[in-house]
Amino acid sequence: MLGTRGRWILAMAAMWLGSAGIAAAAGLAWDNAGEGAYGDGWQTGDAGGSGWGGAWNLNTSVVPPDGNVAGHFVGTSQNNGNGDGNVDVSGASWGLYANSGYMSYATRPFAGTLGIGQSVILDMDNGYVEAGGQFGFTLTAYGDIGSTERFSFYFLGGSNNYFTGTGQMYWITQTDTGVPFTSAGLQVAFTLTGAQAYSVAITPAGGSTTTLNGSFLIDATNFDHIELYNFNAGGASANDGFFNSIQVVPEPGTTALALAGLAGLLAFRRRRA
Ligand SMILES: [Ca+2]
Ligand SMILES: [Ca+2]
Repeated sequence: MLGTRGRWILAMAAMWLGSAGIAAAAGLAWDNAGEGAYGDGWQTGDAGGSGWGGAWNLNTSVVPPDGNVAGHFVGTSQNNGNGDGNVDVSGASWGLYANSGYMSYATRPFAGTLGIGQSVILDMDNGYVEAGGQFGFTLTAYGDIGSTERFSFYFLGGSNNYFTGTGQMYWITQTDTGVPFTSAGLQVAFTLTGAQAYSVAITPAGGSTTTLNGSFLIDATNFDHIELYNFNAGGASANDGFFNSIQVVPEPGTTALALAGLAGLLAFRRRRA
């Protein structure tokens, strides 16, 4: 049995870990299109990988659903755009298509909210995007989308470069990343660096990394899911867009810091014992 002091130390350690954002934060999570769940296609309820708060939920903006204008599939990301590269795992990526003014999207909840110091890392492989269309992903909170912060990364049809979008649903600040269009795939790593601050590292296949820092207007520590979307990129297979290899990870060193803090408390206990 632990003595009073031992229980106090464990309680303090739990509080310290909690205050460091470890206990409340989204856990280590991963998924990719090579998982068995996607062998028969990508559907609502698929839950490959591990560490998530739930399964994928796939939707389109067309009512009733019409597979001619918007939908989801699993396939290679090699043949979209210029046919010059892919982000496949075992030949497969998650595909989204949308045309005629419609949108397809896919959401998956984190196990908790994204903590300060945590990153969401994924591979994206957009094809061509028609003028006014948009292909990318958003991190935000469920609930009132008009009053919660969000971070989006996307290719905007008719532009040359990728953009980030922050702010609220009806008040988005767009920032040109300076990273030009590619259909060979790129890795995007978003890190929440503070309650109202982030960094995003963008690495095109075979290219160098561009890192941008930005701020949020309001607290963004409530991000609890990711949404992948294709808004009207266009009907040709060259316009299909793909994602793959999503991870939610603690920033390197965060766990070590927490363990160092716990070790310090235990050392304190030994000295007092
Ligand atoms: Ca499936
Ligand atoms: Ca490609």
